Amino acid sequence: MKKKTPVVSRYAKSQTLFTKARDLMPGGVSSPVRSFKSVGRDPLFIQSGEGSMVLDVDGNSYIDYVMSYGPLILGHCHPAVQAAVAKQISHGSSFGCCSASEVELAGMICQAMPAVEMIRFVNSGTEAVMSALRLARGFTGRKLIVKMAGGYHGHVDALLVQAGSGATTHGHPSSPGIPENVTANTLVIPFNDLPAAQAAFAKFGPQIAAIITEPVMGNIGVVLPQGGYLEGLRTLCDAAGALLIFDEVMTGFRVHPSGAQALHCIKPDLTCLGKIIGGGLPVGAYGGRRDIMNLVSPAGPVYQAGTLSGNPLAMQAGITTLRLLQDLDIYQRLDVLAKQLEDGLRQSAKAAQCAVSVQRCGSMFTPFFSPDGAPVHNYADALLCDQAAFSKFFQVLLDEGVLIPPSQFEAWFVSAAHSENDIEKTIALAEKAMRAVAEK
Ligand code: KE4
Repeated sequence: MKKKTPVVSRYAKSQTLFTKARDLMPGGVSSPVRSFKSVGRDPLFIQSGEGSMVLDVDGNSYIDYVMSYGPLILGHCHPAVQAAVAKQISHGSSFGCCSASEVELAGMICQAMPAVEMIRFVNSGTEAVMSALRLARGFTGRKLIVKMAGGYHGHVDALLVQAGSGATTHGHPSSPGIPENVTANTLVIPFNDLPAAQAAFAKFGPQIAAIITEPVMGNIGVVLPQGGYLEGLRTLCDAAGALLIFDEVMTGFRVHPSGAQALHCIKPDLTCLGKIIGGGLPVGAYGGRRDIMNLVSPAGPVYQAGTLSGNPLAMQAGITTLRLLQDLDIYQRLDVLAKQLEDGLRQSAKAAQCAVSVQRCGSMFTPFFSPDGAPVHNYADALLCDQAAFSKFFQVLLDEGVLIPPSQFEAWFVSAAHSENDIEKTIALAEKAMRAVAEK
C-alpha cells in the first residue's frame, strides 16, 4: 500500500506561492472563487493543462471539472485552438483597428443564435452585461432592472445585489462600495416564481427597462427553469415594453449549439455571451435585435468601447472553438458523458447514504448537499445546502486527484476531452468522498 504523503508536503510549492501571492494580491488571487477559502484549503497553483487533466506546481495531477469555469468545452490545450492562436500571434495580437477575424466570429455567432441579429465584442462577461444594461436603459428610456436572487452576472455595480457565485460563496452577495442610488434601480425577485415576477411588473412595469436572467442558473449551482417560467417572463416583457436579457455567458454554446434560448425556444431581446466564444482567451459579447443594437456607438448614441475588444488573437481562439463545435456529435457525446456522471453521482450518494440532489443541463451540473437531498429550485433553496458537507466532499476529491469548483454555488463542466475512464474514476472517488461526508 503506497504510503500517502502528508497533505501539507503534497502542496508545498502551491503553499509557497500562495504565501507570496497573499502579500501582493488581495486574498492572493485574481478572482475570489479560485481562492478555495470557503472549502478550508489554500488554493492550488496550476502549472499546465492537457485534455481533461491539470497539473499543479507540485506535480499533482487532477481530472478537472472546473475547466476555467466553462470556456474549455473542448478541454485544455486543444491542438487546433493552440495552432490557430500560435499562427495568429505570429502576425500580431492586436492592432487597434478592425480585423477580418472579428467579422468571422460575429457571423458564426449570429448564424448560430437567430435572436442575435447584431453583436458587439468586449473582453469579459461582466463587460457584456454592463453594456447590455446601459443599452436597455438607453433604448427604453427607463431606469429599473429586474434580476434574480442568486443571479450572478459578473461584478457589475447594479447587479451585485443578492449575487451568486463568489459573492455568495464568500458571504457578500450584496457588495459594499456601491452607492444606494445605483442599487435603488435594481429589483430582485426569486427565480422560478412567476407570481413574484408578475407582481414586480404590475407595480413597476412602465419603469422597467429590462429583466436579466441566466436562462438556466449556474451561479447558485445548476438550477433549471420550471415549465412556463421563461415563457412567462417573455410575456411580461412584451406587455410592459421591457426588454428580456438572457445572460448566456455560461450557457451559450454550452447547453446547446444555439444556447439555452434554443433549448427553451425563447427569443430574448438581448443576449450576453462569454467563456466558450473566446475558447479560453478573454472575450465577452452582447447582441440582439438590430433595432436595439443600432443604438450602440458609433451607429447610435449609447457609448461603449474597448482597447482589446475583438482582438484577432482571442477571435481566432473563438472561431476555432465554435468551428469544432459545429460537429454536433460533440454535444451528443458531452450529454452522454455528463448523464453518466450524473447517474453515477446519484448512485454513489445512495450507496454512501448521503443526501444529494444532482441537477444538470447538458454538460454543466451540480451536486447539491441539500436537506434530505431535496431539489433546489431557487437561491433560498441553495442557501439551505450543507456547505460543511460540500467542503469535506471537495477536500477528499482533491486529495484523490479530482478537481471540482471550490464552492457549492458553482457548476461543474464536462469537456469533449473527458473520457469514460475519467467519469468512472470520478464516480468511484465521489462515493468515497460521500462516505466521508456521511461519517462526519
Ligand atoms: P466574467 O466577467 O467573469 O468573464 O463573466 C461574468 C459572468 C457573467 N455571467 C455569468 C452567467 C457568469 O457565470 C459569469 C462568470 N462566471 C463565474 C463562475 N461562476 C466566473 C468565475 C470567477 O468569477 O472567477
